[in-house]
Amino acid sequence: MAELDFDKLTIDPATKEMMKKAQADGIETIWDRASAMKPCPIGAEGACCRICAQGPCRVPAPKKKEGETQAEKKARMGLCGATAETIVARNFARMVCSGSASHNDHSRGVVKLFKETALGKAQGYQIKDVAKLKRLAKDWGVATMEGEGEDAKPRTKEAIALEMAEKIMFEFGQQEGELTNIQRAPKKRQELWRKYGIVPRGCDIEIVELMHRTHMGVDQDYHNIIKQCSRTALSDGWGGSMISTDLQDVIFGCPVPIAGEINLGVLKEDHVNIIIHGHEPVLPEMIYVASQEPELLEYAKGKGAKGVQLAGMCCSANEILMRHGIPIAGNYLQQELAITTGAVDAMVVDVQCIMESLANVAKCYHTKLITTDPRARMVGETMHIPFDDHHALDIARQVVREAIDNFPNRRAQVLIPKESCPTIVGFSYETIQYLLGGSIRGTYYTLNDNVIGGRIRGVAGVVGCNNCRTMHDNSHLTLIKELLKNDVIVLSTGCSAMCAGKYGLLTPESASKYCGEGLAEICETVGIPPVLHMGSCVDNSRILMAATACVKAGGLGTDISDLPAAGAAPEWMSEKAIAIGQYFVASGVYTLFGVTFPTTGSEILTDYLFKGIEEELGGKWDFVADPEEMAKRMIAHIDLKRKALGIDKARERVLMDMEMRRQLEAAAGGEE
Ligand code: NFS
Ligand code: SF4
Repeated sequence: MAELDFDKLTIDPATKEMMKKAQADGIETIWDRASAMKPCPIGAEGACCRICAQGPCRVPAPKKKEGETQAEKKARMGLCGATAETIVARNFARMVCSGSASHNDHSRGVVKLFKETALGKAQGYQIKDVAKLKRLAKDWGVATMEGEGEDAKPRTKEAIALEMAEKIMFEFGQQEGELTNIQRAPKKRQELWRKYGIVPRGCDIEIVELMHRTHMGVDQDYHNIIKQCSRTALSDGWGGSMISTDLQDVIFGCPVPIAGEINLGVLKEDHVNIIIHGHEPVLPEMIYVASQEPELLEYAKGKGAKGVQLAGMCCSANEILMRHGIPIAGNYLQQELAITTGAVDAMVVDVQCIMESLANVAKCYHTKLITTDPRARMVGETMHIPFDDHHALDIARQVVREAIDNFPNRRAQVLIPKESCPTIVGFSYETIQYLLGGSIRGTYYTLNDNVIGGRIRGVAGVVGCNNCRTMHDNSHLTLIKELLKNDVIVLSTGCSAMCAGKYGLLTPESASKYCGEGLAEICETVGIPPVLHMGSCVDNSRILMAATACVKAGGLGTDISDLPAAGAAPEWMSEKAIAIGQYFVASGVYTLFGVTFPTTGSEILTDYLFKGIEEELGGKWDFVADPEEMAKRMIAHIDLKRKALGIDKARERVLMDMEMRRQLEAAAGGEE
C-alpha cells in the first residue's frame, strides 16, 4: 500500500485516526488508490470525446500561454471535425444529464410513495404535514374544499394528496408547456427563461433531448448545447429536486430546528451499529421506526448489545438527522472508514455516492453490506433486501434484525474515534421564515432589512461533496470561516453541511466565535447558528426558495441575480454537483467550484460559462481551487451587488492573521 501523508489528506482527526487504522489493518482506501492513479489530464479538462467508435478523439488545450494560432486551433479537432468547444460542451452536458437524472429519478420514487400513502397502501407512512400539503395544493391547482358556499367542507388530506400526486406524476412525462414550480420563481426570472426558451417542459424530456443532442453529429454549437444544459438543470432544481423536498416534507414532516451530533464518534461499541448510507429518505424513515421498537430492542439485548445505534452517512444522513435527530457518522469520504472501526454491524445503502470499494472493506470486517434498491446492486453485497413501499416497515424490521444478528460476529479490534460534535439542524425555508419574520409577519423581510442595514453583508450557499483529490473538509471549512468573519451568512447542504457540523459551526454559540460583529449580533438575537443546515443535496431547492423569498420580501432588487449572494461547491466531485451548479447559474447566481473544472479544455467555452452567460442569465460559473481566494471572490461579488443596490456601506474585508487562525483552530478542536 502507498505511503500516505495523513496530515495532508484531511483536517478531521477522526478521519486521520481511521486512515491509520485502515493502513494497520491492511485495508486499501480511496486515498491509496488516488496516490496510485493520477487523473487523466485530457479527461479532466473535458477534452476527450468517446461518443463514437472512430475515437476516442483527444483535443487537449495547448500548454503554452500566448493563445493559439488559427492553424493550431484547426488542428484541435476530432475525426468528424468536432471542435474542442463542441467536445467539451458535450461532456459537460452529459454531466448535467446524469446529475439531473439522479435527482429527478429520486423524485419520481418520492411521488410514487406519496401516491401510495394517499391510497393508504404504503405501510407505516402517513401524511404528516397537512399545512404544507395544503399550501402545495394551491400551487398545483388542487382544491382543498369540496362543495359550494355554505355546504363547502374540507376535503380529506388523502383526497388532496391523491389528486396532487397524479398531477405531479404527469409532469415527469409532460411533453410541452411549463413545469408548475417555475411559477414560484421571481416574475423577472420567469420572463428571462421564457425569452431564452429554457423553461423546462417536463422532468424527463429535457434530459432525453440533451442526451440526443450530444449524440455524434447532432448539436454542434456550444452555445446552443449550454442553453439546453440550463433547461435540463432547471428541470432538476425547480422540478425534480423541488418536488422531492416538498413531498418528503409532507410525508415525513417539514424540518424544524433539532439537535444532533456528527462524526464517527457517534458509533457505540456496546450497541448494534447500523449505518444508513445513500440518498432517499424513504426506507431510512422506516428503519428509524423499527430501530425504536421494543421487540427489536429486546432482541438486540438478547444478543448481548445494549441497544441499537442508528447513524447516517451522506445525504440519507441529512434527511433523518434533520427530521429525527439521528446522528451522522460522517460525510462522503468517511464511508470506508466507518466500516474500518470494526463496529458497524450493517451498512445499508440505497442509491448515489456509494463507493464500490465498500464491498471489499466490509469483507475484511464482519459488516453486512445490504443493498436495498433494485437500481443499485453491488457484486460484493452481503445481501439484497429490496425496498417495497407496501411492506416498508416489515422490510425495515428485517434489515434491523440482520444487523442485530451480526452483532456477535464482530471479529476485528473495535476502535471508534472519540470525535463527535453537537449540531442544531433543520433550517427549512419555512423555518427560516418563521424564525426571522415570525409567523405573523411571515416574510423574509427581517433578513433583507439586516442585509440592507449592513449587519449581514450577504448570503452564501456553500454546498456539495468531498473529493479525495483535495484535502478532506479543508476547503469547506476555510471558505465558511472566511465568509462568516466577513458577516456573510452561510446556507449549507450535503456533505458541506456535515463538514460545518464536525467543526462546531452548526451551533448558535459558534456565532460569537467565528462571525463578524454584525452577523454575530443577528445570530445571537435570533438564536441561530451562523451556518444554517438546510438538508440534503435535493434540498438545494430550499435555497432557491429562500432566495426567491428574499426577492419577494422587497428591498433587494427584483430578481435572484440582484441579491448580494453567491454559491460554492469547493470540494465537488459528483455529476449531481454540476447539475446543481448549472441550475444555480441559470437562476442568476454566481457559482464557484473548487478542485478542478471540467471545461478547461476549451477556453472559448469556459469563457462563456465564466463571463458571457452572465449577460444572458445574470449568473455565471467560476473556478478557484484556493478557498481563501474563493471567499474573496464571493465577497467581492456580494459587494458589487450591494453597490448596484445602493446599499454599499464602506466595509473592509477582514483578513485573518495567523494568530486569529490559530485561535479559531484551537476552538474547533483541530490538530493543526
Ligand atoms: Ni450531494 Fe449527497 Fe455528498 Fe456530494 Fe454525494 S452525498 S447528494 S453528491 S458526495 S454532497
Ligand atoms: Fe471523434 Fe467525432 Fe467520434 Fe467524437 S464524435 S469520437 S470527435 S469522431
